[in-house]
Amino acid sequence: MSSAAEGFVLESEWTPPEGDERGHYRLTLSNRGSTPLRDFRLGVTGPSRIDEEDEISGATIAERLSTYCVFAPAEDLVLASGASWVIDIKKTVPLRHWTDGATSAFVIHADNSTTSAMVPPTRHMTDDQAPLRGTMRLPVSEDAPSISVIPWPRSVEVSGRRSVPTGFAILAEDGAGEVVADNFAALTQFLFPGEGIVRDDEEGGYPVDCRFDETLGEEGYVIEFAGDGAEVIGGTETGLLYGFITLAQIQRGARLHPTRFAFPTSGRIEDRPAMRWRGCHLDVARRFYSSEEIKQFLSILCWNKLNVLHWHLSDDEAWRVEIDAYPALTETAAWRGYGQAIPPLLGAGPEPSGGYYTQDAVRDIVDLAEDFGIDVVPEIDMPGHCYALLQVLPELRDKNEPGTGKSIQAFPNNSLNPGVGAVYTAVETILGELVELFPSQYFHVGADEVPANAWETSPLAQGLLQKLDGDGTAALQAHFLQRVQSFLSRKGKITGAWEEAAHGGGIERERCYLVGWQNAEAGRKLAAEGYDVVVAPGQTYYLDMANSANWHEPGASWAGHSSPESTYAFDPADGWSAAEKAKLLGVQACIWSEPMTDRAVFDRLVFPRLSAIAETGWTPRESRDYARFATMAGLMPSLYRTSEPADK
Ligand code: TNX
Repeated sequence: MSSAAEGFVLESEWTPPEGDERGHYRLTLSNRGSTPLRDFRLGVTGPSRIDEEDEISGATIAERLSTYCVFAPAEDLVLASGASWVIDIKKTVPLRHWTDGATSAFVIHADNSTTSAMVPPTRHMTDDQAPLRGTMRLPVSEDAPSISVIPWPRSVEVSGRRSVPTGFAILAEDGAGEVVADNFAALTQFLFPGEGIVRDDEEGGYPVDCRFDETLGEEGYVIEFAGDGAEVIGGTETGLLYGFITLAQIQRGARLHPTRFAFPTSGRIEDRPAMRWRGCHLDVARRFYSSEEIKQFLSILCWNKLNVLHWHLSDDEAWRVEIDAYPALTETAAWRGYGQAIPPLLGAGPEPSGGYYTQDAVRDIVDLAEDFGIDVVPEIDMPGHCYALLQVLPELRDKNEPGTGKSIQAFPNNSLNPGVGAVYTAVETILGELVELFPSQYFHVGADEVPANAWETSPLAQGLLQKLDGDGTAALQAHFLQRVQSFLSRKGKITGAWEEAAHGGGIERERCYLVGWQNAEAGRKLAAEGYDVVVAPGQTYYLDMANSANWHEPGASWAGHSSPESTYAFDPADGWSAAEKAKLLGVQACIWSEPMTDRAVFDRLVFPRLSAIAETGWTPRESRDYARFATMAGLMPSLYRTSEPADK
């Protein structure tokens, strides 16, 4: 049997820039096998890129696409057993976090077969602290309230302490109540299997009566405590479910931290959300998450009383949803690998990897989301971020376009061309299938990050531009989006898009909402222009950004970094006029998946910041309190149940 240290190892090291010197990135391939390696190349991939401006010595670049790069050694290089080959790169864009560097590498042999190398995390040459992983623990405070609930309810008037119920026997009087009780049982089974949160009264369940009262509003609820049972009253089914969740959070807090929290004997909780859109965006294009992971994630959203999943289903790096009219989209563009239409970007291995959701899987996920009070808003990102789609449908390109432009993530000519008639047919066919799958009134069409020079060399686009009243790329994009919006309106949908949809004259204000993401001010500006707005600034609400500037924190950094405390402190409508506030739909966490190189990295980036955003969307500003939040945050579930080491 071979040992893990045998075979090939790719080590990477980062020395940060000093003075005018660029930062130095060193890749070292070692041959720890017993046979010499000759006539080969090296594939390397991870969240960061080797840019065209970077100075490389020790190798030449044989192939490159965005975050994937193939290095070629000098022709006669033979890597003897035990020998190493060093590639030095002076980088224009520095690495800032341990997850930035190479996470996958493989040797490509002369016959095009590949051998994966072992790749330890990138080492920082002046900071040797161990890379951090797992959900962050926050400091607990001694003077926290006696019950634990996140997001904190609008009004809490409870007292007393009783022995903590082992679980709840929900006594539903009507069909609707029973459905909610079943959904709640399913939810607790997802999140805390084996805890017996829902149990029969024969098994000692604490009796919970329930009923509805419409006057409590769409998501509101009331809980009345007595020593021997409680009553939960919901405005709707979702409201009732939220009441049960609050009750179960109180029970878990009291059971797991009996010296800190209690289960009350009397009093009342009255609750309803501050904002109607409490969302989370999840990018499943850069990394694929199976249906099981999505369902688990939905249950976490629900536990946080978040009510929108913005599901980012397509991007340059992959296409993730089955389309009957174009089977090649998922047969081909859902996979990355060496020699495939899409190479192993973002740290993928040489063997094909990825996945997609069948239409049946989507229906199943949407059904579960509905049970959990969550609206699933799909996103097909267009006209930019379409490299994967265009690899499968190259006939949608303008044949006479040299196409020299590159996107910010370095994908060449990756935008659907508004001057090509067939583009609209394809888009309407795809969206036509998808609108049937998603009952949400919203459909998000992306519109972000189209390169400023897109379509400049396309005769068809330039021909169209002459007929339009406007300038360049922005006018073409607005024309494209208006057509897509009008299609979606005919299908009864409200078009969602990122903030750039407002460029070039924008789209029809009446039937859309936009997500402001580049900074805090972007959302306010959109509201002032008359758009309904969801606030998601990169600096505080992008959960792919690291928790701090430290190298040993994982994550990205283009928008900066944000601790749970600063994410919690962000006030989405700070400085907005009353008219602007009237256009605020709510808030949204955004999970972009480029840096999610393993599960413990996902947990560290997403939790507990997700709950901080959930509390901002739910709890009125005047009752937000970080010390209280931090004390309770450790009780909230994470997706992969990893946590940082206790002895840190
Ligand atoms: C910008 S935000 C993007 C995404 C990236 C993200 C990484 C937005 C609408 N576009 O394509 O994944 O930054 O933080």
